[in-house]
Amino acid sequence: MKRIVVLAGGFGGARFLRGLRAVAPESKITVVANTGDDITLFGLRICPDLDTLMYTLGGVINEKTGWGRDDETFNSKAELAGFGVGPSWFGLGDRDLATHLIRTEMLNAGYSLTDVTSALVKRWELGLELLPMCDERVETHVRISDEDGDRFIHFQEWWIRLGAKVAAEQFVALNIEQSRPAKGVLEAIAGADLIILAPSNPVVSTGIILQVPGILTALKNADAPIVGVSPIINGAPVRGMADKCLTAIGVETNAHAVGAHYGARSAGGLLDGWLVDTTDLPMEINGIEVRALNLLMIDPVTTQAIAQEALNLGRALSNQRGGS
Ligand code: FO1
Repeated sequence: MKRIVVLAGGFGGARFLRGLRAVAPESKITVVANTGDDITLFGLRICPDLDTLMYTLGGVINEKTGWGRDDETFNSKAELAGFGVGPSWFGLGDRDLATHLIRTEMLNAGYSLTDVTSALVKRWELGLELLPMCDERVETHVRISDEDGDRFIHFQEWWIRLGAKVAAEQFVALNIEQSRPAKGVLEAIAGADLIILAPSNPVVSTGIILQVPGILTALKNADAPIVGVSPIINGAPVRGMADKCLTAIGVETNAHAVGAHYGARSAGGLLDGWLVDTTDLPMEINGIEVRALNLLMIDPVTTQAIAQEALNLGRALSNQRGGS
């Protein structure tokens, strides 16, 4: 597999990519990252999934939280709160702040998010290409109804301040109709030997990337086989609150339902292959080749085994299709 394209969100996608990079060192890996989580706070543009991918692949992620920097401090956050300047619910780290300051300065100077991202990653040599799904500002907002009435709030507020404890009625990716795939995204998909949907949130991560006009069509028309890795194990999300998101779109929280939600390529959907956890066997989804292994990414060895199995499945699907 010379050229691999991976659609990814934050935590799960980043861990998976660390494993893929280790087992496919000769491959050119292009990551198409979700930017629907992005938010502007204190005048700074914050891109959680791009940053989680950059920090994880750069070896400087906070392993405990899965987001933000290692050896982090929160003095600036405390000072902002001291001035009574909110929001206080967002964990703005001092090291992380440098990333937001540079990104905001470059965006204000007219650089695209793609250019900003490629400038920032130079510090760590990630060993793969990290692209935002688009350069336009897209933000996922969540419709909720609580004592303050029926309204939309930013995904980050729902995710962090509310802990996703208030039911999400609907997710809307603001401005996504005006977005276009970032430079290099469509070319990477068209030229790929294998395309992987990382084990990210199918609704607010992968699901948002698929809404960027042009990306879904490019995937369906791609020569490469498309293999998905289930983010749901034994009826529960590994981390995060994917179950709360899946409920909002009427999809059951299990590997079969998510696989069927993405759909079989041969039936107009996305997947040729679907990697699930052994606890989710037996599983049959029409038109999709299902394989099972331990999907819990508890350590690098396990994660590399998952990535290797995605490669193996991709190769098997290629051979079936007489591909490269
Ligand atoms: N997640 C939290 O649960 N609490 C936080 O305070 C928090 C801060 C934060 C700061 C920067 C960043 O890049 C990510 C951050 N996240 C935090 C994670 C973030 O909300 C989620 O990782 C994604 O947006 C959902 O995948």
